[in-house]
Amino acid sequence: MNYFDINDIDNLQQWIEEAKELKKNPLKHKALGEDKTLVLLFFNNSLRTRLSTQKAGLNLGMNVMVMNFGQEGWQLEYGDGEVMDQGKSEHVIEAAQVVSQYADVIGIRAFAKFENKEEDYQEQVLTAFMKYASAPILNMESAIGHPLQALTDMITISEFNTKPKPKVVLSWAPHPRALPQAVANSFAQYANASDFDFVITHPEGYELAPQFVGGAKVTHNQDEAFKGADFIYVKNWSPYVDENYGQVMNTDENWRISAEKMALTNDGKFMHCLPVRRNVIVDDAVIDSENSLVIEQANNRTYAAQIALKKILESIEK
Ligand code: AN0
Ligand code: CP
Repeated sequence: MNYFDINDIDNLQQWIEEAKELKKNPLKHKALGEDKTLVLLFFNNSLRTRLSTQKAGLNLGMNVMVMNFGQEGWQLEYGDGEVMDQGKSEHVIEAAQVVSQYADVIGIRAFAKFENKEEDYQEQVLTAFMKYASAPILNMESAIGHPLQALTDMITISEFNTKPKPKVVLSWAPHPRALPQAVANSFAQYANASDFDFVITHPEGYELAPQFVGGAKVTHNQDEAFKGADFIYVKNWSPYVDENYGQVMNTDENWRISAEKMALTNDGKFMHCLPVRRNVIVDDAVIDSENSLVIEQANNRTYAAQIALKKILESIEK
């Protein structure tokens, strides 16, 4: 199996519970990954994903190799039948097969390029690797999804939730640079699959793709969304709509998360995947408050990666 997106999870609640068990005893399954190699390819920067996924592999007894493919690998071609007389040195057809010879599991991080919306939403890079690699693929944030982050966030909410049906709000916040929709997309998808009163709030023009919004309530009124919320999950994303795809259209400071806004919630917890720009996305007073879960979220990245890798390793054994 791959861990590409939510469809690779047979039972989300069970994965969450198993991840919480792994957190209590991270080295319990150290024999499972013995003599297996995890290769992590990074086309983009990372702190958490890079270290927590390595840690997860090590906890499972795997050997881990990491490559900054974006800076140190050959520029890859993805098109069929291309005459490769321009800048690209190697085709993904060979690259994926070659890496598979060194790896039992391949993790890939490849963000949206914002050059072509269709290529991004077809998941050009991950799809090509899944097609040509013979080893299973672990998605470490692709063009349109971040399933390890979303799984982490569901684990974290489950740890701090005290209600049968908590109110969970995904809020847009301003950012000076265009960021992908991946984190917001996956969070929405996993939240829709959970027993939440789930609300998405963002300025006009920032609608996410309908397949990720699903049945969530959507409002352009952030204050209204925050009322009575138990969890506030904050993320900037750039527009999905064709005419403004991947551009910065709005930097309205009124959307920044302040203590006044958090006061509208039901003593709500503040969540963000990190990295976060302080006093742009969120005020110091909020991220430094007792209700901020950001450090525990980063901690849980290890156990989300560990449960995903465990499931993949178990699927190889069969
Ligand atoms: C990335 C993003 O928004 O997708 C990674 C977040 C985990 N963030 C930045 O590039 C700042
Ligand atoms: N949250 C997250 O994926 O962080 P990094 O980009 O640092 O890996």
